[in-house]
Amino acid sequence: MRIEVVKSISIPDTRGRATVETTLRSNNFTATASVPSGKSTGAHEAKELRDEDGGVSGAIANVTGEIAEALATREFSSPQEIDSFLCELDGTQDKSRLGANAILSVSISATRLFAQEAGIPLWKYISETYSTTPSAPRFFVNVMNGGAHANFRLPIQEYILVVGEPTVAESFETTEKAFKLLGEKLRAESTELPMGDEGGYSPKFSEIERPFELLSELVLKYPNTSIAIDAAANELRNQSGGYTLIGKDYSTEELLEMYKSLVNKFPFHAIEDPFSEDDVAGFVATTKALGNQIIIIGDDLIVTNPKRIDDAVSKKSINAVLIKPNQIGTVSEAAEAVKKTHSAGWKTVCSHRSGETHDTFIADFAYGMGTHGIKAGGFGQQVRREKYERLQAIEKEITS
Ligand code: 2PG
Ligand code: MG
Repeated sequence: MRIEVVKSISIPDTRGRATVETTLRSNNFTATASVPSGKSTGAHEAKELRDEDGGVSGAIANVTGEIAEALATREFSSPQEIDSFLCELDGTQDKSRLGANAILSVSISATRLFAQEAGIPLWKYISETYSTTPSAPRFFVNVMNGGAHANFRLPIQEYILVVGEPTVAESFETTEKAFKLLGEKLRAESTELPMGDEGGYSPKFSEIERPFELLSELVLKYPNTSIAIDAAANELRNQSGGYTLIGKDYSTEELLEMYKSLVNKFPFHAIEDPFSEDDVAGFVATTKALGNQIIIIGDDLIVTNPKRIDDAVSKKSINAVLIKPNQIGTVSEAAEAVKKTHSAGWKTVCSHRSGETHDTFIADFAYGMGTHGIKAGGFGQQVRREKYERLQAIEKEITS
């Protein structure tokens, strides 16, 4: 297939920050993709290219200039071929020269073009290309937003309701009801209830356990649900090498004790990033203590990087991996990360970023790769709902 860059433009993400949207054309088809952007990022992520003022004109110039020219020199027979071509062209370990945002916008659009050429749905094309068994992911719905996504009104970044009904349609319905009910409960106890960055409620509580009591009430009412958190502990690190939550300092051991008591008291399914990316001992201790009861998910620790997954497997620091295509910068490397995780016998959760766009690629990716879950935010923002809606559309496609 011959690929031509039609255009690349700057569009606003959900926080109003600029991001890249790229459109490619083959002989017969046109495909567009836009890329998200994180706020609580890991130090080892692939680097998005930003102008001094935060814009993305440099990244866009790379797509329409150097990348477009290079793509025009040859034909490609698979998305993997394009991805490795882009990595070579960039020439850095972290995609910092051309920009992971520039590269990913091309990688996703190209995957879409190949799916169109093959005449099959995107999720199916992904599953055939990467030889995986497709399946519907559980919803990891960030119903209460805290941490860096909500000015630390709550200490923990994400209070998640995990919803795993027999069908996507039922998971959607349960999420809708539970999210509404939680809103009613929260309005009954707090005067001010803003929304956080990811479309979840952002109440203010000064007791660590209160949000979990509320989540437990939801779990009691909806039996196919459970609780997860993303502690995003990079953001909780204090100057003395410990962690601070609601003005109280914790050592690694003390924070682990807190997690243990929460998991023993409430119906937990997962904890993501319980410790900061440089506190590997904290991850290892958590997995040892709780890994047979819940999944311990590595996000900032792993940054969707297959090499870092190898390292985690040898250290047994986690037993699940968060998968964010923009942390690594190409679709095929994200797919490799999923496959590596699954062959270690671990679970994957495919994730959006806190700064999102209307692109629903992660829904097709999660379904096609057969990830255990998808984390796409709360139901309070349309951009978040769209990812779950796309999963519903896929399910309909399959059953009709
Ligand atoms: C996370 C993500 C997505 P951000 O930490 O898992 O929820 O947040 O995109 O800000 O890194
Ligand atoms: Mg995270």
